[in-house]
Amino acid sequence: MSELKRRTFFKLGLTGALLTAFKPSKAAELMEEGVNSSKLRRAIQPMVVSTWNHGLAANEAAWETLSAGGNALSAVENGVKVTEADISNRSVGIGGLPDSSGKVTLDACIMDENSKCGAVACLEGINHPISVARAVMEKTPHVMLVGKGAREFALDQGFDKIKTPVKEAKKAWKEWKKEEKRKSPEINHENHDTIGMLAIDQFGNLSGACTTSGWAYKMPGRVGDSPIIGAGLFVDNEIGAACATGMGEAVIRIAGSHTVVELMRQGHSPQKACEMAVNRIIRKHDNLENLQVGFIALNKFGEYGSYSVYAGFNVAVKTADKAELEDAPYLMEWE
Ligand code: SD4
Repeated sequence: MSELKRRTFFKLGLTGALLTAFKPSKAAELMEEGVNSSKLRRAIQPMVVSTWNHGLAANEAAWETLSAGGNALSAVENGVKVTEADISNRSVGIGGLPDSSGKVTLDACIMDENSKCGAVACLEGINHPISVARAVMEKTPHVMLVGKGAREFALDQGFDKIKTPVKEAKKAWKEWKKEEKRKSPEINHENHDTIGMLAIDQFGNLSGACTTSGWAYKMPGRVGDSPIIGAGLFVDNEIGAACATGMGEAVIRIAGSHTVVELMRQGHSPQKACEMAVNRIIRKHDNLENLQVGFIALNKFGEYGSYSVYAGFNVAVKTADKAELEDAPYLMEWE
């Protein structure tokens, strides 16, 4: 048994023992009284949580929407648009790194409190994939459009074209291509920077958004978890919401974000639900090398949690009282 595996089993053993001490979260107790109970409504305060340090700026934009009386759906859309527009961000939107053929293909999805959802995948050269995803949700009978169809729809809807990759991303791709031994896609803690955002508004409604340029130098046509409802993002307004970042293939295998929400439905806190989902991913994979995945979750009551396979993941939190970046608890240190 490799050293990595031995350590993993040891740590899993510990976490497993902790997880057996099941304790219903505060939200679960309150929800027993009904999701519309006045006690629950009074307890709800608007808040936003999102993945990684770019979440701080995105949260500010989301908060502007929430504090102006806007709903959670518009808050998450406006929030992640900040990251999509950031030309220096190599993993989301316009500044994203390309696939192995040099093309930047963008993935995004959005989901609201009525379980309405929209998504785009493999979208090329269009500004703000998250807003295209919202347009798919609001203006078509479908949930997901991909590739050429998604692009045509976006142009039809008046979305702006963008030129990708940006100069620096193209330079990075050319360097990657030059190095013969690095011909496989790159998955490491530096390029798992998808933004996933969850918000609760003054009405106590939840929405979420997730947007990414995906796994750097991926195979052309590859789609990760980020635009897949239930994998990269899931919202159930009765319970809570969750989103994922990291190696999308691993998240898809356990329908990650849906799993987190269902664990919250069973009474687990958002924190515990994220931990259980990460542990499920660990159990389903033999090779954990570079398998970074992180989840964040927010329940109906405004409790949140986060957890990742490896160290380094963080969650940006914004409420009326704070705007902070918190390190997520994790299972393992990088070698
Ligand atoms: C994906 N979850 O495409 C994304 C990866 C990621 O920045 O987080 N990239 O699999």
